[in-house]
Amino acid sequence: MTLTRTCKVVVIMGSQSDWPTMKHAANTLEELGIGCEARIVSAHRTPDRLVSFAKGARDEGFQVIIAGAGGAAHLPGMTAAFTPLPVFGVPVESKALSGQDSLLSIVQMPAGIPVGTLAIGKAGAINAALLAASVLALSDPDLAQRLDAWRQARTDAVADQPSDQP
Ligand code: RP5
Repeated sequence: MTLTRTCKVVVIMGSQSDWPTMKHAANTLEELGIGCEARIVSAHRTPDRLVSFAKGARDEGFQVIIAGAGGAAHLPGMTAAFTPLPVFGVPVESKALSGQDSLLSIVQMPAGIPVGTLAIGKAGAINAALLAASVLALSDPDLAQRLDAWRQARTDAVADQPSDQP
């Protein structure tokens, strides 16, 4: 049985230390009026939690998964292996390699198990939320309007000329 839930997007991350990055995804979803839930699911420290979450995500009523991880970032790919839901991967900036390790770990999925990979860090987290919104907006005209308004506000905020004012 599939639950009907108001949170259609779930933001998962490999560690508490990923939250300062992944919070930007949650905040952007909130700005767009999309309910989301955030959970810590570590591919290597809580592998059983990963399997039960990913296998059950669709029946829990989620429609899109945003997964952020750093370093040897297995979480998005392993999650995608267990669920047919769209998975957007956010490479979290790592200390050792500035997130290039995370990016390459997430982006190079073999054909057959897709992970939509975003930019490293905050920009990727925000864009993952916007992509999730675009997916949901296909079947939600009210959300489509809110997304259009969100984008228009960013367009309107661009001045014609640069200013010396901060
Ligand atoms: C990954 O290792 C996490 O996604 C995190 O980005 C990184 C470091 O985790 P912590 O040692 O801070 O828990 O699994």
